[in-house]
Amino acid sequence: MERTLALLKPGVLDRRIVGEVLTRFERKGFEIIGMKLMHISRSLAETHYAEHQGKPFYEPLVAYMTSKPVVAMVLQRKDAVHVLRTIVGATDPDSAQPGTIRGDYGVITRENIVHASDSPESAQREIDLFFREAEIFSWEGAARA
Ligand code: 3AN
Repeated sequence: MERTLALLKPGVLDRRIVGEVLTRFERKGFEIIGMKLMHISRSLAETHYAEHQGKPFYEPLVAYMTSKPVVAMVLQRKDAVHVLRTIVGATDPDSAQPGTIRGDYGVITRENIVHASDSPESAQREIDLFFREAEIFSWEGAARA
């Protein structure tokens, strides 16, 4: 089993589609083992997006991600990182395939609905940034059909 981090961006709360996005995760067999509403601080956003510092979209991205609460989640599944990236879809919603979350709900690249870790190493680093171990509740799901 592998863990990954998902963040439902502030626009998901604005648009009242939290439930719809969560349903996609559950239908694909992810176990939700951590979940909370949190307002990301400027310093957490800067650490999380450090690799993008200096890019033209960095400042607006940090401003957006710290503008309102996000839903932060730790998801568990076999090949969690790869499978979540697949169902989330491409970064640019205009290029994301229909059937993916960004393809179906995304309008603006910066506000592309979901953050999903891009490698097992990033997932571990990001889970540690957003969650304490006591906030993660590992359980084994029975039915994954
Ligand atoms: P992904 O989230 O698909 O892994 P990254 O890591 O390249 O994409 O970018 C991180 C975040 O930065 C994206 N989720 C998106 O919100 C924002 N972003 C990326 N590229 C652009 C862009 N060209 N214009 C505006 N925002 C962008």
